[in-house]
Amino acid sequence: MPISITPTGDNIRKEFYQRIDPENLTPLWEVLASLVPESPTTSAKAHLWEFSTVRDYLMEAGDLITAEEAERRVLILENPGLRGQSQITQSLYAGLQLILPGEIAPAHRHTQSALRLVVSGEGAYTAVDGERTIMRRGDFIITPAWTYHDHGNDGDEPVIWLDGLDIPIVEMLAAGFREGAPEKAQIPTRPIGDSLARFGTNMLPVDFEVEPSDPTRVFVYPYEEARRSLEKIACGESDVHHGFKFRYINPATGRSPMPTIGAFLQMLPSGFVTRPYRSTDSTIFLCLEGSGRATIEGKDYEFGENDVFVIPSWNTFKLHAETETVLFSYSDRPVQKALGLWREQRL
Ligand code: GTQ
Repeated sequence: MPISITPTGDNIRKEFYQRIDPENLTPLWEVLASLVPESPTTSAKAHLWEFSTVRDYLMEAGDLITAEEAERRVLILENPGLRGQSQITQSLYAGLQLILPGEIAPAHRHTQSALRLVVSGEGAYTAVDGERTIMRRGDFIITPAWTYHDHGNDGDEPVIWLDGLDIPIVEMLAAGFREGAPEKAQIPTRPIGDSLARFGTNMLPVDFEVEPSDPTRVFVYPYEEARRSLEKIACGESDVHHGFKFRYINPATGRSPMPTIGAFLQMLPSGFVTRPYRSTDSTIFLCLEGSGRATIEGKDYEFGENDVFVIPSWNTFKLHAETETVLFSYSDRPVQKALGLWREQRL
C-alpha cells in the first residue's frame, strides 16, 4: 500500500510557489522584510583604495591601450560588495582616468552626468560644450548630461583624475543614450574661462533664465579658490560632525551643480576628530591634503593623499585628521532630497 506523506505547511507552500512560478508570479510574504527594511540595507561595503596601488596599475594600463582606443582609459573602483556591476555604491560609479602626454580621449556625449576631481599631473584639459578647461590638481570639473566632452593632454606628464558618474541611476531608469561627436576633439567655440566669467562671479547674463533642476553652466570650480575659502572659514567655529564643510552649488540656483550628484569639500584641522555621524547618501571621499583615519562601523581605514574611500548608506563613521586634512566627497544626496528620502543622524 503506497504511503501517502501528508505535506507539511511548508511543503504545501513550496508546491504552490512552484506552480505559480511559470506564470511569473512570486509571493510577497517571503521577501517583504527585505524589500521594505526597517533601515537602509545595501550590499555595498566600506572600502579604501590606496592611490599608489591604483596609480601603478593605471600606468601599466597606459602601456596596454591608448586613450583613443579605450575611448576612456579608466580603472573602475568597484565596491567589493558589488563586484561585476561597475559601481562604487548602489547609485554611483567611480573610476580613475589616465591621459598621457599628447593623447586625446575622443569627444562624445551621454545622458549620464559626470564629475572630475583632478588628482595628479598638470597640462590636461577637458572640453565641455566647446569650451576647454585646464585641469589643475583639486579642481572640480563637471560634464552635465548630454554635453559633448573630450579630454586631452598638451603637457608633458601623465594626468590622472577621479571620475564620478551617475551611471547606476541612469541604468535603473533605463534612460541611457550616447553618441560620438563629429570631431575627435571639439573645436573650441568659446575661450578658456568663458563659463566662469559669465556664470561664476556672483552675476548672470541679464536675460539668463534657469529651471531649478538645470545643471550649472559653470564647468569648473578651481581648487585654488575653494582652498582659500576653506582657509578663511577655518578661523571660525567648526561643526562637530563635519569640521569646515562646503557643498558645491550651481550659482544660478543654489542647488547642486548637477541634479543627480552632490559634491562637497571639507577641511579638518590637525588632530580634529568628528563626532559619529550617518546619512542615507552613500558617499565617496578623496583625500586631497593631509592624512588620517576613517572609522566606519568600528573599523579603521587609514587614508593619505589621493586615497579614495567609500562609506555606504547609514554606516556610522568618524573622521580623524592626523594632520590638517582636506577631503573632497560626492554622493546621490540631491536625488534623495528631491524625493524626500534623505536622512541624517548626528550622534
Ligand atoms: O570621461 O566621458 O569614467 O563616459 C566613464 C564613462 C568617464 C568620460 C568614465 C565616461 C567617462
